[in-house]
Amino acid sequence: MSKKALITGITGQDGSYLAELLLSKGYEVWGTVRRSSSINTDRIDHLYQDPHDNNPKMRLVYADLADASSLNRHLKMIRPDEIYNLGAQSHVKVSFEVPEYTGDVTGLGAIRLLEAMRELELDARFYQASSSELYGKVVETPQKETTPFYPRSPYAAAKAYAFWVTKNYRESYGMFAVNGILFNHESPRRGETFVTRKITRAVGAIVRGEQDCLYLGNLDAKRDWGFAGDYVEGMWRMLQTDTPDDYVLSTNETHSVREFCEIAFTHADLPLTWEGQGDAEKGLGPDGRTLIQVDPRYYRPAEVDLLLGDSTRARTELGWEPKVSFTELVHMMVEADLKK
Ligand code: NDP
Ligand code: GDR
Repeated sequence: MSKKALITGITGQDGSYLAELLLSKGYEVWGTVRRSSSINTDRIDHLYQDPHDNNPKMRLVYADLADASSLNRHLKMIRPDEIYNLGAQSHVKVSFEVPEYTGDVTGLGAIRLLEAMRELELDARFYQASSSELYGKVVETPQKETTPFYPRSPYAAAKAYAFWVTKNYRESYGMFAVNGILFNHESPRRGETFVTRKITRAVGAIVRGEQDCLYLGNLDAKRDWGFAGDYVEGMWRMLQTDTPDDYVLSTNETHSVREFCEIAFTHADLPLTWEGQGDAEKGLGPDGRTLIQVDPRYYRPAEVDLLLGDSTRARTELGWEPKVSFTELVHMMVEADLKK
């Protein structure tokens, strides 16, 4: 009998890579999707199997993390061995615009799943997609499992709630429930409004003559950016241990948004020169044309200035390590967006 996994957020960046990984390991994969006015399954279309086929290995069900009854019903029907809770309103800036909804889905969604598991006495392993955003206003650098949290957005506060209930259900009820505290991870499938993809899409559009200028917020923010394909492997490993625990996944390197821009534009033969400062800063192309301009509308009410992880524990105990370097990641994303 193959193992069954349920992924919330299967239509997202990580959900699609995780579904590929689990299918390659012989799992039967179930994913929750939301009703939307236009079809939004493009990241998993290549994995789709017609439900009329004999014994399809991947199946989709309608559910919402804000709707406990849908979660209960599907858990009861599927009875998965592993549950990966990747579903979330995952955009930090947007969480300032829709804070209550973000709290409901990104925070309470986790406890809805944990409660459903408890009520059904489901002996499943549970993965919660926790985030380096928990560290927020940095208390210690680099950040590791023991670093105190200081959330800086409604998103991060919701993730803090989900982190603690996951840990609490492990300690209270002996459930195999773990948090992966993942630093930023990107790919050609990254959502278009996260900064990395916004930059690489703009490079493609500028080269094709479809866009003149890229408007960005804080160029000095620093992140520990890895490749999403490497990170889903770490999620899976966290559910294969003998003893449940929480782990940081990171590359242990940090780079600024500015550096990301420099590598991305240079890879498309558009090396940048910076001019001006603060709100007036611009990135000029080789012919002096303005290719990047700061627009304060993209600043956040509270910023997370610096994230740098220390994933020693995951490397030692799980045997996990990222394979794609920062430069390789930027090049991979630019090349994919140049082709589009
Ligand atoms: P995405 O934004 O790409 O995907 C989010 C997924 O959640 C989508 O499938 C989305 O569905 C789904 N979703 C949104 N709202 C709901 C809801 N109400 N009910 C059920 N599902 C919902 O995120 P990523 O793939 O990048 O990230 C996966 C998870 O990991 C998220 O929880 C994120 O917060 C977390 N995380 C991500 C990191 C990163 O760098 N990528 C780092 C650390 C944590 P739809 O397609 O319909 O919108
Ligand atoms: P983040 O990712 O907030 O780290 O959350 P994002 O790419 O949105 O921002 C990274 C940094 O870039 C700065 N920035 C901009 N960001 C966006 N989106 N758009 C801009 O124009 C822009 N200009 C500068 C931001 O201020 C920020 O400092 C991601 C999400 O995937 C979360 O779900 C996840 O938990 C964390 O990563 C780890």
